[in-house]
Amino acid sequence: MYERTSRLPVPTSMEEQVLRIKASNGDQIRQLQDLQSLTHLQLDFWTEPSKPELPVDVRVPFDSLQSVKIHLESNNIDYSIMIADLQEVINAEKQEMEIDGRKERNSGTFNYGAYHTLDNLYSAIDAIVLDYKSIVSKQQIGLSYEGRPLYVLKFSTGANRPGIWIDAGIHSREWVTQATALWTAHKLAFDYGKDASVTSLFNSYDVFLLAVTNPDGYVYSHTKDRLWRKTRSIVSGSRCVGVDPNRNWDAGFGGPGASSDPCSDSYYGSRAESEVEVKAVANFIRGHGKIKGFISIHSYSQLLLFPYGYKCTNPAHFTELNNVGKAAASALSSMYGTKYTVGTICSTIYQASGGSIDWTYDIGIKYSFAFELRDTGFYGFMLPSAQIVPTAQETWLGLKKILEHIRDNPY
Ligand code: INF
Ligand code: ZN
Repeated sequence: MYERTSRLPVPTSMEEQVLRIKASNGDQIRQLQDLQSLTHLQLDFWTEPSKPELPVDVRVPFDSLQSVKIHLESNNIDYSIMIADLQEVINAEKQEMEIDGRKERNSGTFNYGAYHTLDNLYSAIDAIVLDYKSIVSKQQIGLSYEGRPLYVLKFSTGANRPGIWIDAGIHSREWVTQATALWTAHKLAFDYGKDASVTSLFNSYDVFLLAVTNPDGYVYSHTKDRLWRKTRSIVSGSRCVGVDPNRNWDAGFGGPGASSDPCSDSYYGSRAESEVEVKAVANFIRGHGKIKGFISIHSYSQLLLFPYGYKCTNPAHFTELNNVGKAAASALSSMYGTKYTVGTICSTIYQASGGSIDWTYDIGIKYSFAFELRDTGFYGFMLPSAQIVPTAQETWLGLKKILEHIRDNPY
């Protein structure tokens, strides 16, 4: 008989954990919201406490682990450990990137199934322009707070066309979104002239793709804090840095579902469009004047959202947007069975003011959507690179449905 040794889980290091908390009623949701207000605990809510049916994923620093777990257990709030040692997962991801990077330098080809540094992403953008220069060009629409260029890829086969906007990485830690944007850029260019639907799209619309909307935050998530979400702008009078770029748009600005606290991850900033990255995109949209679709790509939770977030009333075009969303979600799901929920921001998750797609919808861009890519909270923001291409492939089927609807319903 072998000797059974009962080994208690001895904490290996000062490990930071991500807890998946399942509130069973509104009261427990409120208790989680109270927990969120205890800033000394330094909790990082990966998903916000909003409805009992939506799990709340929280990154808890080692020093707060004990008290948070005791608080949850003494209030009978169910939780499980989603990531037992976050630093270990971060280190593994970093190592994989180093290996992928070496393979790439040897092979000389860009690996769409790997996470990349900002410089590598910008090189890949240049390579796509070079390989498909008859249809793709690169334009700089501005500079980030720290002076990094904001590069938009323009897909166009004719002059004076209406356009469709797609952006990714407005929240820097959502690494699968910038990766998906690069894959999608290649797909758009590659399929032109091969796929009848894409070719017909480009015969009537331009597409503008901003793969890295928040480059300062992206670099910071590579070098200092993997889970950085906001911009890196200095806030006068505060030791905290950055503004949530998805609360900084002139749509219900400063309203419910955004924070006035510069230390909050949903801090709305000193004024609408205070962030140069937001200003640059808003100026591009206003300047172009004929943008007919605006799609912003986030992760995670597998949602396809449309306005409004700053208020909980349905948009005028609810029925059409909901139908397009449902069609897109089922096309997406047809590939690997990935399930998406479709609905308005407010009814699907929570009230959030100052969001980009609310602003674009209110200035008349009817087809305004936000994707929340994989997963639903097994890995969360730490989605393994092996899932990048499958995520991009299935997302493309959903995107394509929306692009086709816009093509076939000019307004
Ligand atoms: N999305 C949420 C956010 O807090 C919800 C959202 C999406 C609000 C789109 C408004 C518009 O911004 C994410 N996902 O952050 O990463
Ligand atoms: Zn986001």
